[in-house]
Amino acid sequence: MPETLVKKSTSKKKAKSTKAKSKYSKATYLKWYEIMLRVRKFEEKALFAYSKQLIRGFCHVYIGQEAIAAALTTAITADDKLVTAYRQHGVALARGLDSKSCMAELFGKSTGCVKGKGGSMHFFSKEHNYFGGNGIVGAQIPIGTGIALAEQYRGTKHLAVTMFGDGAARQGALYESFNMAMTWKLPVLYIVENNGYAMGTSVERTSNVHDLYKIGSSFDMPSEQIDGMSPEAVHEGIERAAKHIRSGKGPYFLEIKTYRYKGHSVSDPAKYRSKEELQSYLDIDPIVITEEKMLNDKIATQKDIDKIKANIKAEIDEAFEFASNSPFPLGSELYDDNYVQEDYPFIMD
Ligand SMILES: Cc1ncc(C[n+]2csc(CCOP(=O)(O)OP(=O)(O)O)c2C)c(N)n1
Ligand SMILES: [Mg+2]
Repeated sequence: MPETLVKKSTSKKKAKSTKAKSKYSKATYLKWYEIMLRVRKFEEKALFAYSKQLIRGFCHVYIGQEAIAAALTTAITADDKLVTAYRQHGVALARGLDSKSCMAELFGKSTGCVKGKGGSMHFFSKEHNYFGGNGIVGAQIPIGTGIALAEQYRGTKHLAVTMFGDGAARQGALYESFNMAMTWKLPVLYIVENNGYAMGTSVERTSNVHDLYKIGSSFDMPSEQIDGMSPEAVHEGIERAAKHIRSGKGPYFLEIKTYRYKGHSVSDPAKYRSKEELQSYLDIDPIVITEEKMLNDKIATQKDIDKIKANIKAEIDEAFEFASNSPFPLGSELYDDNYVQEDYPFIMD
């Protein structure tokens, strides 16, 4: 395991070891495995489609970070709200958006989750409490804080999970949001997915503080660093944070250390990092490790695993066919669904 993945915390509660005999059920492991495989296979197909020019524009894949998406499905509830950055396909799938509507959205088709007008960075689903995909680095941090304020105002117990990358941690909006959220004890879980790089720029080159969870200390916000290559560790971290927030004590900050195996976007050859560094993360790939663990610890059988693999392959092939065969949106629909207010006055021809 790379040294960078060591757990650290400013929280008084101690992180429990994940090395002990598993306390998770077969169903939980199979669920994590299925989500991680869905995300990986979905994005491998998307990269293939991109190479065939079936997908245009930007495409930032999540490959390597799947353990975070998987653990989100078990550590928060469907009623919790979630907003994230543009590297979002995996998180959206984990929230329950279906692979057909996500693939169609990548293809810019009218059957996509936002009718083909959002593309890779702008999935959205009210039904899934999924507030998207944001292309402006860090823009979702105040948005998530505002969602938390709405939840507090309504008196719910729901969290506003607000995810962003290490690059976004440099934005002034983060500091304003953290301050406001702590002052008003808003029910927000901030998660920085620290994959080590913002485009080609490493955390070490942009910050004197390399352990990003320490940013929370300035606000007395409980903060922890979590191993993002392990669904168990991510689940436990989010669960701890969620318990704290739901008890009314206000925000929590998790730095989840992870890695993206591919470049920043499809056009990035990733020459700013060494092969050895990439290999050190491939060696702890969460899909491979989870599969091995399930077999070694007799949590699941090879038959269970093969079944999931076959189902996911069929699902992703179907999503690809669905996206390929769907129509593009009509030009006449350009101004539909853009604003909630029907007579929004600033639309011009
Ligand atoms: C406000 C703003 N500045 C710059 C950009 C250009 N940009 C797009 S992605 C990116 C890097 C962000 O990295 P990080 O937050 O670590 O997310 P990751 O890509 O690693 O998931 C930058 C600088 C942008 N989209 N928005
Ligand atoms: Mg990053």
